[in-house]
Formats: sequence, structure tokens, C-alpha cells
Amino acid sequence: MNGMRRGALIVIEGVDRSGKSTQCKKLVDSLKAMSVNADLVRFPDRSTHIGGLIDKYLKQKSHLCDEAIHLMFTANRWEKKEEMERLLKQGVTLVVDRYSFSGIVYSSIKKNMKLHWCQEPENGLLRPDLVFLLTLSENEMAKRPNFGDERYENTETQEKVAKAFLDMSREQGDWEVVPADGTIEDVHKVLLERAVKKIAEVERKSIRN
Ligand code: ADP
Ligand code: 2DT
Ligand code: MG
Repeated sequence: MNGMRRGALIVIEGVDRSGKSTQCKKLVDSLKAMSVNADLVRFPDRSTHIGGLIDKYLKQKSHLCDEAIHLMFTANRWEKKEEMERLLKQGVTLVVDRYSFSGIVYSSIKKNMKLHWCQEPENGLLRPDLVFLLTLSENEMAKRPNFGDERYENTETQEKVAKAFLDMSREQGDWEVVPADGTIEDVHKVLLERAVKKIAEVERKSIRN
């Protein structure tokens, strides 16, 4: 085992259009350009069977009760756990576009969905080494391109989501709240610098559950 270095598990969270997908791709590209082994993971992963059901729900082509869709999003993470762990052990850093925190936040803002109930099935999944929370000012939120027509893509939900993410960030270690109003390059520079530091910091540590 001597000489084996593991990859880091780095998650990017935030409201819709905060730049998560843009930043995830750029981060993976820059890490690869620096010869760091890195890969992109996204949740929901719509390519699996469960992911297909989630896709239909998000596109408003199906109805599921709040509890059922919550557990499906969680199952979509559980079905990727083994593969993610294997990659991390092989030294691949995983940059993850949304994770359990989106799962907890988007469900727990719904009526009659308790935070604790939403958190429970996430326990035992791989614990990220670093979570970036991208935040937008109200002004910048209004300037970003229009919402699509998926479920949750409306101002009222997004305001609740933004607040719930911030509340969550106050309770956790390993979170970096990154104001994401700046240019794509400015935000990228901040994320890359912190990610590189974290990758070096955890490479000899064990993977956390
Ligand atoms: P998310 O994945 O968080 O929903 P995206 O990365 O898809 O966000 O970005 C949403 C939209 O905003 C895209 O059109 C993208 O090009 C644009 N965008 C992303 N980052 C910035 C930025 N820093 N400044 C201005 N526009 C941005
Ligand atoms: P994007 O594919 O544009 O990121 O939108 N969601 C996501 C949940 O409700 N629970 C989850 O566990 C996850 C990962 C947020 C995906 C939408 O799905 C929501 C927006
Ligand atoms: Mg996205």
C-alpha cells in the first residue's frame, strides 16, 4: 500500500444557475491539465434505471409522492457508491455536481418533510472532503439566463433552497462558501486553488463514510 495515494471527493452545491455544472467541468479540465487524475460525477445521474425515473419526475412527466422521490434520489447515490469508492482508491479525484446536500435541501423545504427524516438515508454514503457552496446575490440571480421548465425551476423554490443551503453550511466542517457573482474565470481560480490544496491534504488519509 505504500505509495498509494487516494483521490479527493469534492462536491459543488448551490442554487440553480449558480454555475455548478460550468465550474465542475472547468475544475476537472484544469486538474487533468496539471496531471491530476480527475473525473466528473453528477447527481442525479440520469443514465441509470433509477435516474430515468428521476428524469421523468423532474420533467414533470410523472408524479411521485415526496417521500418516494426523495428515496429515489438517495438510491441514485447509493448505486454509485461502490464505483466512486473504487475510483477514489485508485487515486482519481472526483468532482461531484450536486450530492446529498441537494437531496436534503430540495426535499426538506417541502411541506411535511422533516429535515431529520431526509438526512437519515444519506448516512453511510461517502463523505466529501470538501464542499463548495456557490452563492449568488439576488441581483446576479435575476441576471442569469432564464429558468428551464423542470420542477423546482422557479424563484420561490430557489429562494428557499438558497436559505436552506446557507443554514446547512453553518453546521458543517469542510464547507467553503464561495460567492459566485464574479466571472467564470474568477470563480474557477478560487475553486482550483482550494481543490489542489485539499487533494494534497487528504491523499494519505482514509476515505470517510
Ligand atoms: P448550474 O449548473 O449551477 O445550474 P450552470 O453552470 O449550468 O449552472 O450555469 C447556468 C448559466 O449561467 C449558464 O448559461 C452559464 O453559462 C452561466 N454562467 C455560469 N457561470 C457564470 C458566471 N460566473 N457569470 C455569468 N454567467 C455564468
Ligand atoms: P440539475 O440536473 O440541473 O442539477 O437539476 N435534486 C437533485 C433533488 O431534488 N434531490 C437530489 O438529491 C439531487 C441530486 C435539484 C437537478 C434537480 O434535481 C434536484 C435540481
Ligand atoms: Mg447544472
